[in-house]
Amino acid sequence: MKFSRRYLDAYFILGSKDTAGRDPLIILERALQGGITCFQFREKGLGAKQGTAKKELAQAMQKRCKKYRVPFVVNDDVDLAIELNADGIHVGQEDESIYSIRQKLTKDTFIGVSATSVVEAVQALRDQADYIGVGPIFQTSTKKDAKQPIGLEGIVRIRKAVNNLPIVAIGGISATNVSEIRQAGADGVSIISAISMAENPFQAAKQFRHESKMFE
Ligand code: 3NM
Repeated sequence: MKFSRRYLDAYFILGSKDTAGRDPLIILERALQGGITCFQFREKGLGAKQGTAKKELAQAMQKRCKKYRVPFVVNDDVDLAIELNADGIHVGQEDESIYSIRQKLTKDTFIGVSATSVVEAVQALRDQADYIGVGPIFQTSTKKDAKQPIGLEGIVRIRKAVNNLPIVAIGGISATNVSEIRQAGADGVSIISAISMAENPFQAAKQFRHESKMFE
């Protein structure tokens, strides 16, 4: 799937460890019904699925995303992204280089890269990433090794340094922050717990989508 900036409006990320014991497939289905615009499968943390179990969960999630015509992105696992012919791959700073990943993927598979500083963001721009995930914006307990929050000022600084490169903000984001984050220069928000831990993931996703509509 060719990348579109609009995918970043309400970008939901989930793995089986992010649901406080609820069925991740049901959470994803509700989020899709609520109007998320992109989905990333991020199977990490203590007790995360591996091997066949991981692949099967990914396939089940991809199937649901297809039903709603929402892009399906794999976090980190390049081999899995290739095997499933995912729409996109998202990698961190420690992962394989964008250049090397590009060689392995079909032309339309998009690549996102995490960046926490201007230096990393500019490097991703040079490497021709399709978008960057910038964060953490606020404190988050979802990612155990998250860096110091860069705040809204961090988005402003990075936006200035990367011209028009699509930016999705991440880390500690709730629907009430969307407006200020977009005003700081991000094209959208990515969220785990504000949807995955919500009492009503459908309503939570809908709220994110609603907030993003102000910026269409
Ligand atoms: N990456 P929540 S912060 C997966 O800073 C992830 O790169 C981050 O979860 C980064 O929406 C983060 O629950 C966790 O705060 C986001």
